Formats: sequence, structure tokens, C-alpha cells
Amino acid sequence: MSAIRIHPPATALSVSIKHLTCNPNTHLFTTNCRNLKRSAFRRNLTVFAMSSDPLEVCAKSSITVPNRLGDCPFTQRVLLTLEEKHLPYNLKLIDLGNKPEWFLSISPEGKVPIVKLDDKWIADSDVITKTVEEKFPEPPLSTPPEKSSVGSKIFSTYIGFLKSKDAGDGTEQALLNELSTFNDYLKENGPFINGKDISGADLSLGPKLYHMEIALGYYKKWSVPDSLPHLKTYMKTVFSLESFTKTMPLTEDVIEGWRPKVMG
Ligand SMILES: N[C@@H](CCC(=O)N[C@@H](CS)C(=O)NCC(=O)O)C(=O)O
Repeated sequence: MSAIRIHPPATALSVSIKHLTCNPNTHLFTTNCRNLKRSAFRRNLTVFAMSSDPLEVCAKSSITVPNRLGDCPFTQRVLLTLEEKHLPYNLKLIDLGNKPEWFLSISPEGKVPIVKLDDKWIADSDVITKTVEEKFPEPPLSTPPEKSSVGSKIFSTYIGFLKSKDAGDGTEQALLNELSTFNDYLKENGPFINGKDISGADLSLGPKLYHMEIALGYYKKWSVPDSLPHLKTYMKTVFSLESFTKTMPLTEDVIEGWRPKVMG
């Protein structure tokens, strides 16, 4: 196991005064609150804030480079959530091919991500991101229920196509259908799933699209067709977010991570 401490950059610590006033988990770096409030409310000043303690996150380690974050899209979703909420965290990198006893004692299923919140280890990216949203509501990242399943079939159809050994079995078409539906959705409702602002559904889908792009490019010489321009723009936008570039896996890890599924 190795631990990496992530400190958000100064820019990432910057949050709006509006958020600070309703988030009990942040502390103002100021000595004169009365003056700050007066002027800040008028001009919506940006001030510095910091979450109290770094969160502990167990994540998959790279299998190609020592002491580096690996290629789990569920872990990246959680890290993106913490980054977008400007929450500091410590990474504990787990070799999933040789899981240590201490990890198995806190993650009985042996899966990452797990995150320590209020002294309790929580598993599953759905549960973790929901709990983080409740505990650290600012900036809000929840996706309205009616939009939260947009694009949710893409990952399973991608895996079907990736594993397919028969070019005519319809798995490529099934993926294209899902991508095309998502492209049309973005055209009407984008640029993000919830409109103009990024939300949890994008932070879940983004890492999966990243895996799809790399793995299908490598194993099938396949890429998103030009006939889906809104999807292409969406992928480019999400992949270039600062939170994404800070948490994304190495291309080699994605390729190696999917190899057993392709070969099996
Ligand atoms: N539903 C879980 C899935 C987590 C999951 O499948 N993680 C994989 C790594 S990406 C894992 O830990 N697999 C265990 C193993 O490879 O032994 C979530 O959303 O967090």
C-alpha cells in the first residue's frame, strides 16, 4: 500500500461566499467576518476555504507504474466528485492483484473505491457520492432524478462490444444506438447532462467514456463516428476538465485493465 496526499491547488480552494455561508464543513480564512460578510454579500467576492480533514480513499493502483493511481472508472468518479467539491483527500493505493489483509478487513468484497466518512468506511461509488453530496452539499452536484439515468446503458453496451468475437453479432450496433441516443440528448439539452452545469451523472459517465475511447481504439481500432458531433464535443470537454486530468488513468493501465475481458 502506498499513500498519496492530494492537496487541492490554490485555485481549487476558491469557493464563493454564497457556498461558505451554508456549508458547515468549510472554514473561512479570515479574521474579520463582519467586514467580509458586508462586502462579500454585496460583490459576491471569492474567498478561500478548506475542508477540515482530508478524506481517506482506497483506490486501485497502477499496474504499469509504481505509486500511481490506476484505472478504475468508479474510483475516478468518486475522485472527480471530491475534486469538484474542492475536498482534500489522501489516496491509499491498493494492488488489486494482491490485496492486503487490512484492506480486506475494511472492504469485505475486496472492491475499490472505499472512502472513510465519519470514521466509517463506505463502499460503492453510488453510495459514496450520495453520502458526500449530503455531507458536503456545496457546490451542488446532484442530477435531477429524471436525468440521472441518461447515458447509463452506454457502459454495458461498450463492454458487450469490447468482449465480442463476432463482428456481426450486433454488439457494435447496440453501442452505436446508445451513443446516438445520447448524442441527440446532448444536442437538445447539453452541453452537460443537466444542461449548463456539470453534475454527478457526468462525473459517472465521463470516466466510462474515457475507458471506451481508449480500449475500443486499441482493441478494435474503433472510434466515435463523426456523425455524433455532440457526443464528441462532450467527451472533449469532460476529458479536459482540471478535475479529470488530475484523476485520469494512464492509457497503458486502461489497456492492460481490459485485456482479461478481451482475451477471456
Ligand atoms: N459498484 C461498484 C463497483 C466497484 C468495482 O467493481 N471496482 C473494481 C475496480 S474498477 C474492483 O474493485 N474490483 C475488484 C477486483 O478487481 O478484485 C462501485 O460503483 O463502486
